[in-house]
Amino acid sequence: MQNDIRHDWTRAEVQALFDMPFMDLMFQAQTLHRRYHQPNTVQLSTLLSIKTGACPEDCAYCPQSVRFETGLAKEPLMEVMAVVDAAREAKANGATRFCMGAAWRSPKDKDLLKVETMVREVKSLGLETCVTLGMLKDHQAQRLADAGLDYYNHNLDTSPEYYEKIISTRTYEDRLETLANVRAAGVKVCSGGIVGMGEQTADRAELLRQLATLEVHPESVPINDLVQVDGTPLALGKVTPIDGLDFVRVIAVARVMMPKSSVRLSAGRTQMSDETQAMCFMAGANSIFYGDKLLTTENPQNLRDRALLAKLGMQIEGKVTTEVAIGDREACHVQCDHHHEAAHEHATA
Ligand code: SAM
Ligand code: DTB
Ligand code: SF4
Repeated sequence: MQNDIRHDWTRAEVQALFDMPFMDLMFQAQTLHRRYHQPNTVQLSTLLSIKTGACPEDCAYCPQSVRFETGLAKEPLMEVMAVVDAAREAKANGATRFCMGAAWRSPKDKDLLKVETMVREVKSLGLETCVTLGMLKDHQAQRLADAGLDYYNHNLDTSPEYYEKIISTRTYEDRLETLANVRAAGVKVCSGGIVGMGEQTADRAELLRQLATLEVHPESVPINDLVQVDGTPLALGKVTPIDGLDFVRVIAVARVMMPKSSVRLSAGRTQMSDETQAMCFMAGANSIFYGDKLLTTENPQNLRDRALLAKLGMQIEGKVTTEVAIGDREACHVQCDHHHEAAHEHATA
């Protein structure tokens, strides 16, 4: 429906969504979710840190900042073949997107050469590609687009007001400028944030309002629950973690405000119960990071995730086509068309 996709949300409207009775909010989110997405399907993305640690930025949540003693071993930019091997393994495990992250403030033009090759090679395996490399200039975004990059991840992280308490080495405007450069280059935008950093509900509301008032909604919206890493200013005991139901609310409000976008239940799942994750899927999350590691911290083991998805009767996006044997192509087409029609019905209902 035309009015579902809005770009003119006011602060009061978003706050009102957060203030709704939980069940009403969940119903609204699930209704919109079913209108635009397959309700029992989840997309799997696998992360790889291609350049680790020694980052000059001071993001208070991040184990990779050079300013904090987190005991993390730093690693230079990986070789292309090692990245391709990891991507092949991710694909074998069921991932459809491979996300490569580098602990940079912004990439140097010469670093991009290697990243462009990584993108081309990973794409040639039949995987979607995503990279997150920090701030990008317009010509750099264009180079990545020319290499065939599908998504660029660059999170707004929190509200502009709270941002200043979390990061001092760059501005919110810098972040928005990179998102504009990525969009202008024709690469799909992956942008979300982190909750559980001691922010107020108003900050969560404003983060989502910033994302939903962009000219085009990000195609992918990762919602991270802070992983509290020893040695960072937001380590255990420094801030109160977000309540599970409040986290579910953030997912639900994101779904309501950006109905067509993919909403990813991102970092922080290791410490989440199956029940909280199930509520997140009900609230409209339709993507997760899959694989034993995020960038540098733990993620649930594949076995635990497989068991959870099986318990919920959830399908893995893209699995039908990857599992079909060559002789079964015909059957696959029938099934894929069926899926396509179902999605179309939802979109036009
Ligand atoms: N350096 C680039 C940048 O900051 O844009 C790319 C890599 S950075 C590690 C990617 C994202 O990871 C950050 O924007 C942040 O949202 C998320 N992140 C980092 N540390 C986190 C943590 N401890 N818990 C949850 N999310 C985290
Ligand atoms: C995103 O929003 N979350 C991912 C990905 N985009 C790059 C990163 C999570 C990082 C969690 C901390 C770590 O493992 O270093
Ligand atoms: Fe560096 Fe990115 Fe970590 Fe900030 S979030 S310290 S920019 S790696």
